Amino acid sequence: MTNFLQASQNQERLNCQTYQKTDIKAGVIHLGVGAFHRAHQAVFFDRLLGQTSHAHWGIIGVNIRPQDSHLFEQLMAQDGEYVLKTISAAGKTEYNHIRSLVRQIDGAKTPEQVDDAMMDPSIQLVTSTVTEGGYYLDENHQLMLDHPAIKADLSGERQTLYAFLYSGLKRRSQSSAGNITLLCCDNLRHNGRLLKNGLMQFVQAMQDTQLATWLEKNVSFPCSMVDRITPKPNARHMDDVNTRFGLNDAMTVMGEDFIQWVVEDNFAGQKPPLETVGVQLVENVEPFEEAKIRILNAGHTCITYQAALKGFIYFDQAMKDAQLKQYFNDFIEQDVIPAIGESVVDLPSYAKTIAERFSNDNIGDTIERICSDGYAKFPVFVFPTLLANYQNGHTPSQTLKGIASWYCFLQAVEQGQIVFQYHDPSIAELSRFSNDQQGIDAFVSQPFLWGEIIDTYPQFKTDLTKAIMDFSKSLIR
Ligand code: CS2
Repeated sequence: MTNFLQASQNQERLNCQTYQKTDIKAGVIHLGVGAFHRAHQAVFFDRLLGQTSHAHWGIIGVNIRPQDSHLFEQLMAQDGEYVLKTISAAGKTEYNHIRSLVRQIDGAKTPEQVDDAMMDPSIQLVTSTVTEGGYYLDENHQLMLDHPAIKADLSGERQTLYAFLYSGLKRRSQSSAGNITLLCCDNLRHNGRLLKNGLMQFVQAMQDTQLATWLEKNVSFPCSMVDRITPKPNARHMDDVNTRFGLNDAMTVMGEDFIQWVVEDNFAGQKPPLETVGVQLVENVEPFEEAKIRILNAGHTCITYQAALKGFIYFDQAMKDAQLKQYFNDFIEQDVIPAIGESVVDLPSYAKTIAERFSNDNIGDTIERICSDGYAKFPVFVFPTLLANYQNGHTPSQTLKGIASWYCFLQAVEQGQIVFQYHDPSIAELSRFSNDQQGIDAFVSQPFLWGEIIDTYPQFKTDLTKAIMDFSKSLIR
């Protein structure tokens, strides 16, 4: 955006790819333009656009949630441009002006524009970051057909990504726009397969066999693993960027210097040459996603509630606490790595890098951010480790402790013992986990959270109940 660039008074320290934005055409639609997308996928595509002859890989950013419209307006006002700041653990700082979001559509207000974009033959790829809970899948990976948001979508509203995909792809299937790839970029295991399941079930519930057949023939759903720790941008960061560059950038984001994207090489539409900008295109994403989800995401999840109960604000503070640092090592060594078993990833060295990334005290990643959405995160991040350990005949004490800390944290928040802003869209489900034996029983036998483990390994309930008792005693001491 020329205005944005012109406003920048200190361009020599702001890196910018040299392409002319007017030369760029969109080849990608992205649903859910949150901070993570802006610090991750948009950066890879910005690098791609910076190479000659890849000018047709701009991104159309789409907002799908009415509650985000206000913020999205700001992105529109900045023509999708913003500054990304990255900081390494050693303090090396970089500022990049990202411009790959070449057009914005607020789908919550003008959904028909999303349909039109999906019918455009130049669009080859639809990507999504709508959070783990945004796919509305139950413990058996089935679409929650009874969920009010899905019900609303089935009756013609647009509350979830399925309604947007359904409507847009239906129109595409009736046009000659051709094949397309749907690439899920959320932290779900086998994310491509899950997105396909969810969408196919939605289409089936719409009784649209024609579209179902078209999707089978013309659309692929590669899996992908995405990684960059991206704290929620805070006022201090905004002030820094705005003062430094004389901008008024409401969409600026900040992240660690580390970035990784591993994508299954399975494109039904034209394939963007992402391997030229550092993306790993592989035949099988599974070992990478298992390592990332079970070590990084589950590491975050199992430590964060303990850290909140200790009163820490930032995650790096937790990693400097001797007890929690030891806990992370024990959790990884005793429960996680043995459960993964053989892997093409060097797991001990991967875990070591993650411990260093977690300790980065320059990014100010908050415990509040990492604590959020526990209900959606445990089944995705922690469940596989739990199950594999029970299958291997090993009691995963460290994992159980992490889960117990979440239960105790919920009680502490509920009773006002700690002052904490806990964000979880599943608050109604959580309210059943009261602070008594009945609440513990409900917690340890909640099928959405612990799935098949409950019936297959009856000792799990006893083990988790004991872990809760032990953890709450350790809090009183
Ligand atoms: C975090 C992730 O929200 C969480 O629980 O573990 O947001 C994590 O920071 C990213 O997946 C890193 O790539």
